[in-house]
Amino acid sequence: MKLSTTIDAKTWNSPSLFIKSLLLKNKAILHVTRLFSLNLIIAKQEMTTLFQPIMDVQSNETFAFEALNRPFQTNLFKNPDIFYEFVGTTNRVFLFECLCRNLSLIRYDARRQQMASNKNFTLFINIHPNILLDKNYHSGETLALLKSLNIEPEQVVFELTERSAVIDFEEFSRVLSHYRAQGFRIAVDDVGSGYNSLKTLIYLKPEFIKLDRSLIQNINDHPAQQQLLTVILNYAIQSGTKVIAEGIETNEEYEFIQSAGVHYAQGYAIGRPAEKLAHAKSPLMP
Ligand SMILES: [Ca+2]
Repeated sequence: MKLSTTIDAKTWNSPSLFIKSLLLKNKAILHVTRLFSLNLIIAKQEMTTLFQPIMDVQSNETFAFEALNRPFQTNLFKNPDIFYEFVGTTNRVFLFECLCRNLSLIRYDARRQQMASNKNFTLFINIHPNILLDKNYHSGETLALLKSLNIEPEQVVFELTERSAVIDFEEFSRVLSHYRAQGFRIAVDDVGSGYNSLKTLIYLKPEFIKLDRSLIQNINDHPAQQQLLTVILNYAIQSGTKVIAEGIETNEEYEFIQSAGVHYAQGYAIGRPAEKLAHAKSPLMP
C-alpha cells in the first residue's frame, strides 16, 4: 500500500473528499504499523501455542490435540481472527505459516515429554491451503523436523479451513496425494459454515471432517441442523471419513452428537485450549 503525503487543492476544497483522504491515510498508516508489528512477531517468535483436546466420543478418551497459535496481546489486533485475516493480506503468509508449524511441533513435543504417560496423540495443525500448493513447501523440511522430534507423519493432520478458497481442486487433490504418500492426513475445517462444503469434501476426500460451531450450537433444538448433520454423517460413513463436532459447549449438544454417532468432539465442555496437554473430559462424567 502506497502512503501519499500530500493532499491536493481539490481535496482541500471538498469536505467529503478531505475526510475520505484522511480515512485512506489512516488506513494506510494502520497497515504499515501492523506490518511492522507482524515482522517483529515473526522475528521474535512472539506467539503462544495452546493445545485443545479432541475426545473419542465412544471411548471417552483423549484422541488428539489441535495446536492453536496466538500472537502475544497487542493493541493492533483485537482478536486472533483479525490478526490471521491481516496476515493473509501480506506477503508474509509463507514465513508465518512455517513459523507456526514449527512452533506447534516443537512445543507439542516439549509438552508431551512433561506428561506422566508419554502417549503419542494425533496432532492437528491449522494450515493455509495455499501453503501446501507452494513449491517451496514441498521440501523435506517438515519431515526432517518430525524425525528429529520422533513424531511420525501418521500422527499429524493438516487442518484446512474452507474459508480460504481452493480454486483449482484437481491440482490441489494432486498435491494432497503427495502429502498422503508421506503419511500425513487431512482434515477440512469449518464444514457447514459455507456453501462449498460438499464440493470441498468430494474433491479433497479428507480423513476428517470438522463440523463448524454454527452447525453444532443448540443442535438438540434445531431440526434443520440435525438434518444437515445426518447428510454429512451418511456421506462420512460411506467414504470412511471420521467426523469431529467442534464447539461443544453444553451437555445437550454433547448428548445429541453422541447419540447421532459422531466420532469425535471438541469444545469448551470437553476441554479448553491450554498451554499444557490437558486431557479431554466428557461433560456427562461426574
Ligand atoms: Ca481449526
